[in-house]
Amino acid sequence: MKTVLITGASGDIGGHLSRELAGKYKLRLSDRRPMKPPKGQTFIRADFTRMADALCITKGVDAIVHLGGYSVEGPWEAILQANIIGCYNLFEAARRNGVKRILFPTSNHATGFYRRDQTIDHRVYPKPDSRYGVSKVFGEALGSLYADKYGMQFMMMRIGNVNPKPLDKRRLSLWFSPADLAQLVQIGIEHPDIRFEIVYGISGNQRAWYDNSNAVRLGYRPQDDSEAFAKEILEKEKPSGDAIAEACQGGMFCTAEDVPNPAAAKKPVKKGRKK
Ligand code: 15L
Repeated sequence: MKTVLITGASGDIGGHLSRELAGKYKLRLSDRRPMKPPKGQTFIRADFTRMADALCITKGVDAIVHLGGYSVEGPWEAILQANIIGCYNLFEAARRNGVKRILFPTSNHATGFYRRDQTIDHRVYPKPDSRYGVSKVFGEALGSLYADKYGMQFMMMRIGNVNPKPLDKRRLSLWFSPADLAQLVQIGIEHPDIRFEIVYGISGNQRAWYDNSNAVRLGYRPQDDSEAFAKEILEKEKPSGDAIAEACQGGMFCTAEDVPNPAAAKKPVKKGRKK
């Protein structure tokens, strides 16, 4: 059985993923916050802004799902530490430890300034909507370098929004159910021919702004579609009054300086924590 490291495991996506992948892989969970791992999984506390920690957690794994980092728009210093320095340390530590395969959850915010009336695929140039989006483009670029220069293997998943149900009108286009997330991640871990791939991490939403044919080429067959929730969501939706946010795929990331994490609405976040 393959050993898979999941960083940022105490976050919302980490929780969904470790539940979905339990029993399929030997899971090594990691986060800078302490957490009690589910039965049969191990946990190592690590802060990958420190190279020594990154080297320790990446030793002896077959693949890495690097969920750790700052997950919304916010202060540059926090993004710099977690998403630029942290991402570099993680990829570099993997290289030094001989770990070839990395799955990187980049984001819809790497391309958030594309308009909602456009359909984009994996070949478009980035149009980040925030400093956070820029940090995801950095991760994509670093992965490309490490694939070409060192022969490492990357699946870049431009994730929409992972949730048991879509949250609002924008997320009807972006929704990524936990089961579809697990399917795409397993393709990323198992597919024999991955070198450097960009795919969109979304379910099979009829309202998607993405042509996800690269994921389909790799075998992805999403089972969920946000349309089942559309009526209920559209009835509740009120216009935000922000014309740019409503015209662009990235929504409020295109105009706001700080964006609250939607997961925080469910789980109160203690002061001083990063997600
Ligand atoms: C993201 O990239 C964030 O990590 C997540 O918290 C959501 O804000 C999501 O995008 C989104 O666009 O809904």
